Amino acid sequence: MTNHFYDHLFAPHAANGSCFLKRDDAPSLSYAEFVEMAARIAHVLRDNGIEPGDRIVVQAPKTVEMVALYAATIQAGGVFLPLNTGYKRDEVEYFVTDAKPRVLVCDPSAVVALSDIAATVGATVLTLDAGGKGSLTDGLADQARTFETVSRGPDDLAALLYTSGTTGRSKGAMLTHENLLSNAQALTDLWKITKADTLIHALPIFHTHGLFVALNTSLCAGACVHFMASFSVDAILEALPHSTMLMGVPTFYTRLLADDRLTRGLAANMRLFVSGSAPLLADTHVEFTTRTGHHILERYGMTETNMNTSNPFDGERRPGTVGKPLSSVELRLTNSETGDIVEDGEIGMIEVRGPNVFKGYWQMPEKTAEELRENGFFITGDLGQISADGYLSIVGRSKDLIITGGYNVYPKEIEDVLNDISSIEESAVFGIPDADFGEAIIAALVVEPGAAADLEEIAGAVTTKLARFKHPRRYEIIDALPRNAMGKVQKNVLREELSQG
Ligand code: MCA
Ligand code: AMP
Repeated sequence: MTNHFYDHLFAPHAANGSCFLKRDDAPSLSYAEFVEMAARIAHVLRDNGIEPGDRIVVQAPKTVEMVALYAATIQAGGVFLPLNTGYKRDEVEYFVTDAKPRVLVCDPSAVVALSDIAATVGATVLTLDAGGKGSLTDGLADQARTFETVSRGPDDLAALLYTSGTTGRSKGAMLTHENLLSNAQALTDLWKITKADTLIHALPIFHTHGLFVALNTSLCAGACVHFMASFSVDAILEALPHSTMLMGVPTFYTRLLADDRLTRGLAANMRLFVSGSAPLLADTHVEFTTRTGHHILERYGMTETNMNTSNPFDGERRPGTVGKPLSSVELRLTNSETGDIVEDGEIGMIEVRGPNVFKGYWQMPEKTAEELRENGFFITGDLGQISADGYLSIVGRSKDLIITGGYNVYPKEIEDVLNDISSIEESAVFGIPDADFGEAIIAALVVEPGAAADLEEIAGAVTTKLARFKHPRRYEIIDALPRNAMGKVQKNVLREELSQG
C-alpha cells in the first residue's frame, strides 16, 4: 500500500533513533518512538470508525501526542483538521457542522460544551489534555506498535484548514498529500535543513506555520525539534545557544529584541531565523542584524498555498521583501479588474500556481471558482510589486483583513457580532499599527438613535462569541461611519482619525 505523504515523511523514520521532539518538562521522543506512537493512535482512530477521507477535528493543547495524532491521521487515511485552541463554542460549532468529522478530539474541559455539537454530526468525542493524557491516549500501550498504512495518492486530502472569508463564512482549504509534501521538500532544500539542525518550536500547531512549515520540514530533514508548549522569551533565550533555527511571526522578533539578553554571542550557534505570517518591518530586520549578526529570512505563504516565496538562504535577504518564488511556484501580478498581467515594476494582484496550491474550498465550488482560476492560478488577495531583480514586496491587500500577532482576523466576523447587539446601529472594525502585534483591532460603533451604548456589555457579548485574539482592543463611539460615493465604509479614514489615542 502506498500513502504519498506518510511514506515520504513519516515511514522513513521507523527505525531512526535520533531525537525528534525534545521537551524541557518530559523525556525527548526519538523519531522511532514517535512513529510507533502514531501507529498506536492510528489503531485508536480505526477502532473509532475512521475510514479513508474522514475528517478528524482537533482542538487540543500543544503536545507531542497531538503531533502524533497528525501523523496517525495521515497513516489511517484521514484528513487532519486542527482548530485554534482559543475558539469559543460558537466558532467550533461552525467548523464541526461544516466539516462533519468522524472524530472530535478536545481538551477534557471542553467535552461538556462540545459533545452536543459532535452529536449533531455523529462524531465520537475523544480527549487529549495538556499532559498528553485523555481517552485518545489512555489505552495506547495495549495497541499494536505498527499499523498497516492506508493507501492514499498524491491528490487525496491530507488536511483541511479553515481560513476566514472576507464577506462570508470561513472556508475549509483542502490540502492534498502532494501540496504538503512538495512544499516541505522545497523549503527543506532551500533553507538547507539537515538532521544536524535543532529547531526552536514555539508556534501553535493548529496553523500552517507551526504545523506544516516547521514540523514537515523537520520531518523531511530528520532534524530535532525543541518543542515548547507556548511562546516565552525566557525559554527561547535559554534555548538559543543549543539550537540552530527559529521560525516565528514578527511579534517573536520584536519581543526578543526588547530583551537585552539577546546578543550576538547568545545567537552564535544559530544558523537561521525565519519570519512569516505577517509583515516583518524592515526596521525589525535591520535591528535584529545589528544586534545578532543574523539576517532574518522572511517568506510568504497562505493557508491555501503553503509557502509561495522566500528570501534566499544564500544571497541577499532584503528587508521589507518576501523574496522570490520557490522553484516549483509560478508567480504573476495581475490587474484586479481585468486579470491581465501588469507591466514590469507595477503593483498587481499576486497569483500563484504550483504543486503547493490547494485543491479548492471544502464544499464551496463557487468560492473555489472565484479564487482558483481554471488554469490553476490562485488569486491570493495580496497586492505585490516585483523589483527589477525579482524580489517581491507585499504592498497591500485587496481583502479586508487584520493580522494581529500572526493571527488573521476578518473584520466582518466581528462586525456581525457587534451589529447583532441591540444598541448598535452599525460598526466598522479595522486594524491600526501596534508595536507588539503588528496590528491592533479597533471597533468604531454607531449607536441606535435614542439608545445608550454600554461598552462593558458590548465587550461581554464579543467575549462570549469570539476567541480572545479577535477582541477589539478599543471601542470608539462615533456619529456616523464615513462612506464614499458608492456607500462603502472608508476604513482608511477611520484608521487615520482613530490611530492616535
Ligand atoms: C494572544 N493574544 C492576542 C494574540 N495572542 N491578541 C491579539 N493577537 C494575538 N496574536 C491575547 C492573549 O490572549 C492575551 O489576552 C493578550 O493578548 C496578551 O497575551 P500575550 O501573553 O502577550 O500573548 P501570547 O500568549 O504571548 O501570544 C502572542 C503570540 C501568539 C506568541 C504572538 O499570538 C502566537 O503564537 N502567534 C502566532 C500565530 C501563528 O502561528 N500564526 C501563523 C498562521 P489577555 O490579556 O486577555 O490574557 S499561518 C499563516 O499565517 C500563514 C499560512 C503563514 O504564512 O505562515
Ligand atoms: P492565512 O490566512 O493564515 O493563510 O494568512 C495568509 C496571509 O498572511 C497572506 O495572504 C498575507 O496577507 C499574510 N502573510 C503571510 N506571510 C506574510 C509576510 N511574510 N508578509 C506579509 N504578509 C504575509
